[in-house]
Amino acid sequence: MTITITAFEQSPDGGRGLARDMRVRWALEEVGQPYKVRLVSFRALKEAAHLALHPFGQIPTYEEGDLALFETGAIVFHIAERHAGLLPDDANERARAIAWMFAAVNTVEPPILELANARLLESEKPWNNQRLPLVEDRVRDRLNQLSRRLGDADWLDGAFGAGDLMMASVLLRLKAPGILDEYPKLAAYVARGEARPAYRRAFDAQSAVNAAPR
Ligand SMILES: N[C@@H](CCC(=O)N[C@@H](CS)C(=O)NCC(=O)O)C(=O)O
Repeated sequence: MTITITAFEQSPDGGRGLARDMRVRWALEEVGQPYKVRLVSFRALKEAAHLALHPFGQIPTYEEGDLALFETGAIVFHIAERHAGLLPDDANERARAIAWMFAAVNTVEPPILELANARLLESEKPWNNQRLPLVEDRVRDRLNQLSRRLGDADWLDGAFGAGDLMMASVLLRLKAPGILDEYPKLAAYVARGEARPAYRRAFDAQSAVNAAPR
């Protein structure tokens, strides 16, 4: 059955891998599933046809036969459940890998998004220079904890899997502001993710959309 995902017609980051269709592309590349991409403009995101697929008017969405999904965590979980390569067979190991997926989107990503908002949307506010250090500290708290847990391991819990795919995707947003480099073990962890051939293929495909002449 054909898999179709949605992605930005023009990504705000210019196709540097931060738009969240990257996670889905990466997962599909890891498990070797071909997919099609439907590009969506910002206007179309908020129109009825797209809202029927995604109640919050965002990308990415995922369609396969009569299944339509939104939320990257749910989409990557679905892909990992259906195809070998991203979740372990052992029940306990599998449960722990799923816990890391939730940790990525529910515990680590929120302060990172708060930081992005504080930097991009609130920089002109008179209170920003007081709030920004607090927000940065909340990110650093999480990174300290995560770095401690990762230690010298390559991946969070055994072999690379869906938990790492989601966690590395979430951490990537911290590369440009420089915070990730304060945590060499996490920076190396993200670099290992980026070095995976499946990641490279996904990145190149997303980047090509934004490089295409209009
Ligand atoms: N929690 C959602 C977040 C999706 C999301 O924020 N998508 C962004 C692009 S990376 C978007 O569509 N932004 C446009 C908007 O919210 O209007 C997920 O993980 O799928």
